[in-house]
Amino acid sequence: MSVYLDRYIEQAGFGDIWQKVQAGERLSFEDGVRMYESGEVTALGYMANWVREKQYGDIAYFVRNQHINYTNICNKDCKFCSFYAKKGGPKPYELDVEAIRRRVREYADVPITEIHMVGGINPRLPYEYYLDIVRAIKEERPSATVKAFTMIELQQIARAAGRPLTEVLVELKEAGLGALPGGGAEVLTPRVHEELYNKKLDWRDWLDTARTAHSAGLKSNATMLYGHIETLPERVEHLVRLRELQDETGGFFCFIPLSFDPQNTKLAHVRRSTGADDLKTIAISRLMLDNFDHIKAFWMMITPPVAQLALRYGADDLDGTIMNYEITHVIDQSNRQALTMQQLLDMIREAGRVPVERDALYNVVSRWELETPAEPARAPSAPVPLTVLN
Ligand code: V47
Repeated sequence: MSVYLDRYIEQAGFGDIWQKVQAGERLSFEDGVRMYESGEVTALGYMANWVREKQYGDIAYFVRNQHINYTNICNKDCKFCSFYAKKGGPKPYELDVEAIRRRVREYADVPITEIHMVGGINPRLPYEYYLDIVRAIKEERPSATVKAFTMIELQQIARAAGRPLTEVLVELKEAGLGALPGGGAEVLTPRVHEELYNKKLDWRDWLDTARTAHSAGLKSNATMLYGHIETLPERVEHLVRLRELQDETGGFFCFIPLSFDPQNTKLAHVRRSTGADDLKTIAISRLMLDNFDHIKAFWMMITPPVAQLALRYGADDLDGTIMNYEITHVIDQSNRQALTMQQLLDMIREAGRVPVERDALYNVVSRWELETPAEPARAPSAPVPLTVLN
């Protein structure tokens, strides 16, 4: 780092934080709040990028993945959600095992390594259903990791089984579950829980469930849904709680800040987060979460151009090609479901990074230094008919 940059960071008011960052010292809750409450983005970006480059140099990770949402029926009534079936909203569906198989087969010609599967909390689904859908995906695509079920879904699965979560986790693993996604954490504070998602797990129960899953040998991601009613200190509280659990279990792969999309939700009046807030959130996450290896810029929510910049503000991962993401409506409809491999590689290279394809467990699949793999030409993804369970 040049003297000029040191001076810039100092003048921005972060000289003390910069010293801690360079010395590898942990930042405090107060440091986090101070960074968030300042009008600065660039100085935070410099510091976060320094940490990121120290660990990864020019590498930026991505994954070839597919999303499957097995049901949109949900009894949790979260105010931020536009995905669940409700009057005047999306029609209810449940995918049966055969429909799940068809979804997977739809991309049989693409070398997908991760299948990300989540769904609503639907009490009609029996315990065997969850085991069967995981087994079916593994049968169709033995080499892909099934990354499925958030903490609240795990609790629902245990309830459907009528057995302790620890036993259920063993059976899910035997069926082929390989990792857990990071959804459902929202903002891990009592106030936001009470106001927005009070029928779901609160912060203690979310962390307890993650702790149980990690000790059963299932690693997970963690998200934060930001840009709605939460305060900046509440965001930092969320980060500190995740950091504490990571100290204890080491079970988180990656942190993913999710920018709230208000469309078709009970919070439709809320204004979307700005690009500056998205970048600041990525940078502060990198600086506060000193024990998380990976910070993911989820391009679908923050747009590809902001995600490119995020690769210079602390993020080392862009998620993936993402087929069939249905949880939210995305800003630019032309990007609704997927980027081609070529687009993703271009995006990373234009940001001055070297694309490295990873699998769901962050094993390197290949470095795409210069060339681009041939991909089967495909028409825009045809909708797969939804099958309703009897
Ligand atoms: O849990 C719900 C969030 C999450 C909205 O683990 C919303 O690799 C924005 O967790 N606007 C599901 N977000 C998505 C998720 C995820 C995504 C990408 C990668 C990974 C990973 C996980 O989406 C939900 C909730 O927190 N969400 N509604 C909304 N209106």
